[in-house]
Amino acid sequence: MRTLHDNALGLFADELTHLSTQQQYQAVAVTIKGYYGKQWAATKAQADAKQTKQVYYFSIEFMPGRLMASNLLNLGIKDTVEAGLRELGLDPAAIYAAEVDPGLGNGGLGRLASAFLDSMASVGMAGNGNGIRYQYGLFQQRFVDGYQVELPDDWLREPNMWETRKENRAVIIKYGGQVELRPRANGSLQAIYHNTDDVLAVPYDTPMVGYRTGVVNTMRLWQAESVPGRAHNLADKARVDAITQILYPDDSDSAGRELRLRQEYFFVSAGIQSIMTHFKRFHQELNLLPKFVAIHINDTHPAMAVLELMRILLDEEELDWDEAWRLTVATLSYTNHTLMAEALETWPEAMFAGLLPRLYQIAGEIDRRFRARYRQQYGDLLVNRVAPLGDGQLRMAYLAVIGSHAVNGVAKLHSELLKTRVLKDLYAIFPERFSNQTNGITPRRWVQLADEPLAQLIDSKIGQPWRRDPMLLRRLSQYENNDEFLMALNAAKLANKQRLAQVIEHQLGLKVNPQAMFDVQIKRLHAYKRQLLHVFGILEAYLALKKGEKRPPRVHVFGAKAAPSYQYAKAVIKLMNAVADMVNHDPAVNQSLQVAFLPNYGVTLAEQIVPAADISEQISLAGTEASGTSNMKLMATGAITLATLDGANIEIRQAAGERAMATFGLTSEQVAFAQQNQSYRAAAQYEADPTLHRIVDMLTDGSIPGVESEGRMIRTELLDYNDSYFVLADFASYVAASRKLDQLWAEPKAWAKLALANIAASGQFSADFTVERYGRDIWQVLPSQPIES
Ligand code: DL6
Repeated sequence: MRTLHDNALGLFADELTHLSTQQQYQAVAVTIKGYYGKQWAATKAQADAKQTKQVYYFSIEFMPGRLMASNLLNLGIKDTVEAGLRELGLDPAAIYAAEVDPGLGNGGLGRLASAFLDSMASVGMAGNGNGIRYQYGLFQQRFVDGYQVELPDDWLREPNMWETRKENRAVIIKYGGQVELRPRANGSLQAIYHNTDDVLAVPYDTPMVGYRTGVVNTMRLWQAESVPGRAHNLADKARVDAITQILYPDDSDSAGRELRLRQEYFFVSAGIQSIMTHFKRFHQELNLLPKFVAIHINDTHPAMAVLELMRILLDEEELDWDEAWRLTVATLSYTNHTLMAEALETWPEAMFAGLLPRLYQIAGEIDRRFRARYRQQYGDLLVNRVAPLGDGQLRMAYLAVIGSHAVNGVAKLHSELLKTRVLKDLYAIFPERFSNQTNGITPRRWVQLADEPLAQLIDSKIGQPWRRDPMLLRRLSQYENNDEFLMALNAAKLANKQRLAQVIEHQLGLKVNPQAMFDVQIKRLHAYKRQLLHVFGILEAYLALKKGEKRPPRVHVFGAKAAPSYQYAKAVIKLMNAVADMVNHDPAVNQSLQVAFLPNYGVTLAEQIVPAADISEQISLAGTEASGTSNMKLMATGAITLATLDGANIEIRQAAGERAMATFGLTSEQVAFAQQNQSYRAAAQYEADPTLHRIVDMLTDGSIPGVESEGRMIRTELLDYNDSYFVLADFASYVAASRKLDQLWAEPKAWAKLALANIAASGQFSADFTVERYGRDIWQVLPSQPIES
């Protein structure tokens, strides 16, 4: 603790105990940096010395969560440091809470990227993140009169203690201008750029500390700055700064779309340039690139890596086309994360050509060669459907598949649907490229850190080795008939619920009953995820209670942000808050039914909600959710999943056993059949089911105060537009499955037994295993040796 005092004095010229909690946090962070600094340097030195193959994970989103507790856990010094802090009269929890949670993403995609970085370091794999250092993260969500209000997330207002600015590694990114192709003496073409608009990309490196491996990998985030001496006025500077100012600029107009395109090229070009510089320090022969480098395209946003790597290999390294293409395909791999057609990015050719003229030329050549190569064998129609250029657009998902040696989905069902629907034509051409890699989570954050009562209970029964190898959780199955253990499990859950109840009271002024069943749905607000179905379930219970029926008490807990321009999702948020208001203030029901919609859902809030859940709602329309990862976090802490057969729910059911999950709803085949044959009639469901009829009417008849226009919008979607996500079709089976959970709740031991089945089966969903599979099947990278520091 000597160093901590010195750091306090060095940073703030004052004694530790005189500092604010934020200052104490900063002093502790500097002290922790002292622990891993050597390991970070040693990891890089060892990788260079041994020439370990490096994975570069390109992602437009990263959501690491707060890092202090996780760094301490992974370094193996958490207990010691906490004890030391307490001795000094400091509260570790308050110090952890002073850290800002960097919300540099929207949801599952960004959280997965961060889990992978944590896992790569934890299995000793040389893995680097590459992304954007947004000045403002995803908006801070507030509710005003039940409406979502978005405030800027000024997460860098306090210093970011973990990052290190690497000005000496800055690179230049070129936009616009004209390209002149001049023949070289060897017959190849030299690209000469005129009048480009240049921007400096400066990297900020954050350590990714492995779990007791001594490995400290790097997440590199790039910030846009003016090239020194080249910003002529404030407007120039503002234009440059805008590139990394905000996550997901509003793309409802062309200026917003162009800014997003600039962002994507920015981090892709910066990342590839820095990879090439590092690679060339050790290798003269470019054909070794795929042996030492794997670049992963996380969803379509970084797909222009295909074009940028080609540009560098052709124009700067002077390779011929065939060799450049062979190396590009061998180096790149691509994961698709969505079945939503609208989320597969495309760029208008004119916009792309104006901003990135050389990349556009290369895209045109890839398109020409693709068509020439496959037209005869697969026919014009198929080739036209999936060539990189079509309908005046550059189609990034298709480009990513064509330019990568491996393509994967993120759960078994999703990977199948990619092959049979979304990427069917490209699967016909490149079947050997496709595989499934089911997502994972990091049990270190979600169980060890977020759910200490459970983690300690597990330790007390099967010792600590599960903390390194979560497959050992299987050993808990031996306690499935042990009453004492089952009761202890319920007690651990109750402790978490009491803690969440305090958070709810503090944030919403709502006192909830911790003895009630906590029924949780936490995820982005999207029509396909069907928060609306959950609201209909609440209204069903409300009506039943009003009629005098008895139900076991339930607290419905929501966390969800809607994209700022997504009006339907915002209407659902307003409805959720209005229903919460109605229910919570009605003494006829609020002993048995309460609704807590916590604002500003993110990693930190999830850490408070997940361990407190009894029920995990995973109720997307079958065939729409790629995987889901909250389903995995919630099962790992013993929630019972109420689910459709969608995404990774199917694998969770296989792992935990059919009885350990409450399933309902149409299957993805039934949905596809109804869509193809246009046989679904939402209005008929509405007419046939009196309860459903009543609930849909409540949207517009004034029963739910304050939702006139939102209720109308939702009703129109359900009845006039025939309910695109089959909410009415699945309503009855959803309620039936939920009612079965009511019955189970009456038997605490039976409930705990199923919770245990989930916990014991959760090990296979550790992201450590996921990255090992990526390493083996896609990146050809093995987990390496511990670091000798
Ligand atoms: O793979 C991570 C995560 C999946 O678990 C979710 O099912 C999926 O919705 C999400 N996808 C995205 C991509 N964008 N969209 N839409 O966030 O990826």
